[in-house]
Amino acid sequence: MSNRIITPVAEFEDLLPDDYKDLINNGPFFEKKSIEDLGSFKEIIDDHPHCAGCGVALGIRLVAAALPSPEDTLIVGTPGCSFFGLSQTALNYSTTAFGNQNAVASGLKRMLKIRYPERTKDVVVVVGDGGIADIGLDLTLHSWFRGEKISTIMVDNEVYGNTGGQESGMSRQGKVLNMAPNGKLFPKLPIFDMAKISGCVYAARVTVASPAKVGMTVRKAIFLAREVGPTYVQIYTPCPTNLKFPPNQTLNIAKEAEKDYYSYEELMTPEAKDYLENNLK
Ligand SMILES: Cc1ncc(C[n+]2csc(CCOP(=O)(O)OP(=O)(O)O)c2C)c(N)n1
Ligand SMILES: [Mg+2]
Repeated sequence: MSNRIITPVAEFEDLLPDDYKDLINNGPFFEKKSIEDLGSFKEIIDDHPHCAGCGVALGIRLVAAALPSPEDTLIVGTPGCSFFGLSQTALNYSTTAFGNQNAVASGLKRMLKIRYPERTKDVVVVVGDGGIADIGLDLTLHSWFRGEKISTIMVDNEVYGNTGGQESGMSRQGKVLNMAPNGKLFPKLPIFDMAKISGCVYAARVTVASPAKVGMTVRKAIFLAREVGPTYVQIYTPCPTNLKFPPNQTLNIAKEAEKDYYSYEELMTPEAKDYLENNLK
């Protein structure tokens, strides 16, 4: 995992697919490109296999564009809608058994530290709300308790999208879903608040309606996880298919949520604040 691996051998350059050549020449790997430059470079995620208007697809596209060192990043996922897009990107990607992502990511981060002591390797978990708030909750919390230097990013579509619409811990109270016909009985779980009391040095809550904020929070989370401790970003990525709104309304739904229950919030420890002030110009 160094630039050498994605740099084609000169003799074979002509034989490579145009898409690959384009990624090497115009992608985000060698020159620093970020979310502000979207549209001006070849992206890691070009197409996606998700439903029209999918908030998760937009969420993972923004995360990919915000990675500070894509060539030295390992994304860890788990079953869910995000998995479809992420596994097709030009990134190092590892999937896990559902819910195990933070345990696997902890091990991978430790292994990479031993294997590449001189290089910074970012391990970033990108997983749905069900993967984090339900089946993976225990493993997520314990990775935070242990102070594992990984970033956890939740793409929160407030439902088990991938399996047809069961309620998740992050679904809203009263919400009727395909497989929750009576409406959800309990409110959204406060994972964002739990992150701050469970060892995360940084936690942010954003929506896909604010791309610059997504980019900024993801970058901060990844920088802080290198040196300071575990970090968490929760991104609202509304699902037209299961939340039953027209696919061209995704950004409006996210915008409305921002004004209501999904307001932008960023929390960090004094150590994290110091680190950012001294290292992130
Ligand atoms: C151990 C295990 N239990 C259940 C499943 C079935 N399963 C696959 S994805 C999923 C829900 C995913 O929901 P979420 O994490 O919110 O992601 P989304 O699809 O909404 O993006 C479930 C229950 C599984 N693959 N493995
Ligand atoms: Mg979900």
